[in-house]
Amino acid sequence: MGSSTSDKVFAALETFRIELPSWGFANTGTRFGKFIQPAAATTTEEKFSDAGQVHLLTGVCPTVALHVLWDCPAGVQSTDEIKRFASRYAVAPGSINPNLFQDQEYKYGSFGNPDEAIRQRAMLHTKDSIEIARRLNSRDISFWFADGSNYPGTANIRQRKEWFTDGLKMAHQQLSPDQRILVEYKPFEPAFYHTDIADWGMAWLLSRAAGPQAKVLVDTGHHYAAQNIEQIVAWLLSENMLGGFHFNDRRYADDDLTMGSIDPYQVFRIFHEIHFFEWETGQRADIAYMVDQSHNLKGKMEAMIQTVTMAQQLFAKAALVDSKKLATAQKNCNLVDAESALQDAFATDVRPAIQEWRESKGLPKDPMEAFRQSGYLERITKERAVKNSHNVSSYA
Ligand code: RM4
Ligand code: MN
Ligand code: MN
Repeated sequence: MGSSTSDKVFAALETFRIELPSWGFANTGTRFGKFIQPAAATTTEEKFSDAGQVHLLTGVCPTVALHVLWDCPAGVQSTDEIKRFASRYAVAPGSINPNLFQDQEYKYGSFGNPDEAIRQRAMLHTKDSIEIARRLNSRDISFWFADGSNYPGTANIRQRKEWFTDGLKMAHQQLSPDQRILVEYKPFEPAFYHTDIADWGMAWLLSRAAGPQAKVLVDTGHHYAAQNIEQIVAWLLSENMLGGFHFNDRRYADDDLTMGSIDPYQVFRIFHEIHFFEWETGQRADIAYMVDQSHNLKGKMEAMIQTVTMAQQLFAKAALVDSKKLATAQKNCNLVDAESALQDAFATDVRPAIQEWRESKGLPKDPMEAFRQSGYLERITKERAVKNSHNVSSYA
């Protein structure tokens, strides 16, 4: 290491870890159809294998997020098997995502369903999910609800808010002291008139009501197009309510495109708010960085490697902002200097320093190239092609 740039990049990468989603390795599509990839993972074991491979090449993805319905079909009984996969493929279970949207019963909602029996069923699945997390030593139980309505007047919005508050409070009571609940928000889709947890304010109020171990999860695709996401991040940080991220990029809606592919400066600005918070407070922001992408057209593993590489670059660039200079410029209302502090960091090419860091860790300098040379893709394509030709189900 030589320059202060590479020192800063090294320091930033030392702590930065990013979690991959199991569902990102399986076949998915759009509501119009699906293009099956012969190499896609067809079982939970294959998802672990693929995630393990990405971790092997990048060294920064030690955990994989699981969706209970897709990855733990036998509920808590699935945990022994998952532990075996984790040790076999050297990647640990990460956040546990209850699935409260796919069963037929959830047509009119889960926690917000007017039918008490269905709300109870959702609670049972929630309790199981927390128990699964406990057995797998997973810290975070990450909730995304599809609940909402399509037409004005069809749902009692205030009543549903109460049901959500009760449900999340009950869930919170089940947590071990080291576990957390993450509450994700989304303004639309699948419901198009109202979503029960539509924005960060709603997620925040519900998390606060649930208890101290509940925090907000920001999925970068879950905002209206012009929303200032980094401001939300800054507010949540200052209230100690930011629990984690689901990273992806978008042009229009919840497009789940590769992180940083459309607007890398957006991700940079989010990371900058985190670095700046840490610099000012001297505290580590306790945040779970996760990817929520499922590629339909790109090769799934290449897309994940590309994502991780981009995440490292943007995180490292944001660490280059001269916080002291920025704080002074802000205080003196030197607008151009303040703005330049961000722009100069963003314009810096951090790739050589990242390559040096990888080499210092015994990792391949170029994970994509290493993946292409490894023969892994050819092997799984051969092994899975037949299975995939019959497997047209979604996600799982
Ligand atoms: C949602 C949301 C959730 C993810 C599901 C599959 O849009 O982003 O986090 O679990 O999709
Ligand atoms: Mn998400
Ligand atoms: Mn989403």
